Amino acid sequence: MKLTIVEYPDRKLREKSKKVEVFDEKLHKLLDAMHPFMIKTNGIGLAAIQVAYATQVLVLNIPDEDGEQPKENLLEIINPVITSKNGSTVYQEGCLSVPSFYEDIQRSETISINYQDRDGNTKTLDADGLLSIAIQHEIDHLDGILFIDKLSYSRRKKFEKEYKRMLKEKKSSK
Ligand code: Y12
Ligand code: CO
Repeated sequence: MKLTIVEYPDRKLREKSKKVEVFDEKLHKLLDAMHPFMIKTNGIGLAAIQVAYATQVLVLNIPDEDGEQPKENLLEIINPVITSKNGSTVYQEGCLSVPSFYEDIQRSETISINYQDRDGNTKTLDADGLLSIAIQHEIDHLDGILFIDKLSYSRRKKFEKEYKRMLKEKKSSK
């Protein structure tokens, strides 16, 4: 399965992703393609909508202390629901769908989620640190929300200006 990234300002990123009802080979094929794609593109988290599949599917692989992303640390999260949130933290986020732009974003410090694995088994997960931030970022994608939507009015304007300039440069260098 060949995947390509959907980039801002594509309206596809604003779609709400549908709950997964059937845990079949089609789902497994998507998950099996998303993980290497995310690693190849230097990502730590990827939502299916970022590769044009509007289903509630996420993959996350948080780097360890050596910066490695071993497959044992891969998390496949389907139909996630946040059941509790606590505290507040700020982290400089980036997104494969908004390349070359990083901004400080405020999120809950710790979260608990319910979700399903690739076989439909129900799981719970308590997350803190970068994992908590990345899960919140990815769950936002399922609702059509991007991290840039959380910027203040002035920072959002700065982003729009910088991003337009970047797209223009990209176009003229082709
Ligand atoms: C903190 C950090 C990350 C998240 C959500 C997941 N975001 C990512 O995985 C973003 C990765 C990313 C990778 C890039 O590199 C390439 O595309 C090769 C990148 O590219 C450039 O900047 C050129 C941008 C983002 C949540 C919280
Ligand atoms: Co993202």
